[in-house]
Order: sequence, then structure tokens, then C-alpha cells
Amino acid sequence: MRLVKEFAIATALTIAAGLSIASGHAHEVKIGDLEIIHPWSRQPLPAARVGAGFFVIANEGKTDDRLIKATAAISDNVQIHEMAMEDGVMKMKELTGGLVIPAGSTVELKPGSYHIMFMDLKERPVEGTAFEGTLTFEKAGTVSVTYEVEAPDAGMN
Ligand SMILES: [Cu+2]
Repeated sequence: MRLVKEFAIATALTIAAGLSIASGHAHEVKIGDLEIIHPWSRQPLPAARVGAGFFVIANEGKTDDRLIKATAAISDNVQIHEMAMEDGVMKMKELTGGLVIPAGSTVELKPGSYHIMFMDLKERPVEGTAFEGTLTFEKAGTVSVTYEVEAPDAGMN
């Protein structure tokens, strides 16, 4: 049992080291008329059981599209969230109908706004590493993305 656990930790460290990348550079991926720019995440605080993902989606096409699903290696339960006012308090809410990306516009997922929520983390993202995920759009289809992990307070001003 002990050996199994140590092996699992060693494997996890190897994977993390292998994915280690220089942070801070822009990276983007295209699918159809959509461009997904700089997917990133934050190392969660020690007590947190969830993580968040952010990026910019540019729709250069002439028809609206909709982000309907997201997956990630670090979570089996990935949701699309918005922040909404409820009884005078800002709260996170799942966008069960997906997130519309209007034709010819840009939608930004960022702290305090729309974001991808990685529930019940299987693996905790570590600053300076990266993890894989997918995004599925109603029209453009499914695309693979790589989230670069930044510091726990990244994006807070
Ligand atoms: Cu959320």
C-alpha cells in the first residue's frame, strides 16, 4: 500500500515536471471561426476543493456560437459559471444553457466574471505547470486547450 502511494506521488511529480512551461507567454488555439486565447488557471488555495479556468474567446464568424461543455484532466465535474447578483450578493451560478459567443465579438472569461469551474479536484494545479482540457462549442465542435497555472492571487487587483 505504502509503495503504491509513493509510486503515485512520484508519477504525479514526473508528469508535473514534464508539463512545466515558461509562463507569461500568450498561446492560442483556433477552431472554425473561433479563437481561444491564453487559457490559464490559478493554483488553488490550500483549503479550496475547486479550481477555475479563464481565457478569451473571439468569434470571427458571421453566426453566434455557444460554449456548451468543458472537460479537464484535473476534474470529472467541469462547469461553465457566471457571476450574478443575488439579493445584493455576487454569487457563482452554473450556466446550464452554455455561454453564447456572439458573431464578430469577444467574450472574456476572467476572475469575477465568467469562468470555467473545476469541481471536486482530482489533482491540484501547481503554479508553473499546465494541464489539459477540452472545450465544446455547439457549431465549431470540440477543441483541446492547455491551461497554464499561475499564482493563487493571479488576476486579482
Ligand atoms: Cu465558479
